Amino acid sequence: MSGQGAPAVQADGTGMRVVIVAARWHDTAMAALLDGAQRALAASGVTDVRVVRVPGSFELPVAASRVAASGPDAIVALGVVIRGGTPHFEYVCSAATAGLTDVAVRTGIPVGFGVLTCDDEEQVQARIGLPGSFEDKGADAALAAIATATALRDFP
Ligand code: DLZ
Repeated sequence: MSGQGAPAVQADGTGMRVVIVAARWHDTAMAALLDGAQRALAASGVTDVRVVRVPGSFELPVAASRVAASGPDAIVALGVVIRGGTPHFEYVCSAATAGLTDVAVRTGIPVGFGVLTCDDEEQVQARIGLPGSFEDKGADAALAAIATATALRDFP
């Protein structure tokens, strides 16, 4: 995983079924996040991966909730929210964060949190795993989800 203080996480996702729920706002950055998550899952041995696209990050919780009902081993939620000139940013970020947390806690299915909440495009570029980025939040969210699923395997 990337970022100061981040643990070195390795997880064996062999045999796991993982669903990525991904927003569409900021499509170039989203493509990079999605690519990072998919590469991390493949490198961890996950071969059963489905991707569900929704319009914005506000829609991620309802998508994760419906996906969770199908019983995947883990869910990875990806979005990019950039601060604008109104309080809308705070509402979208808190709805996505609280909603995704609720899905994970209510269902017991790990949800990797790969929603970037950034002040500007520069902060986004630094976190999407492209050349020049210092973090790859798509990969990090995918690894966190399957590492948590692995840690909880003995507690079905
Ligand atoms: C409306 C909106 C705005 C202004 N900004 C973003 C953003 O930066 N990132 C994102 O994922 N979604 C944004 N949205 C869309 C909302 O998430 C949502 O799709 C709409 O409010 C419709 O429910």
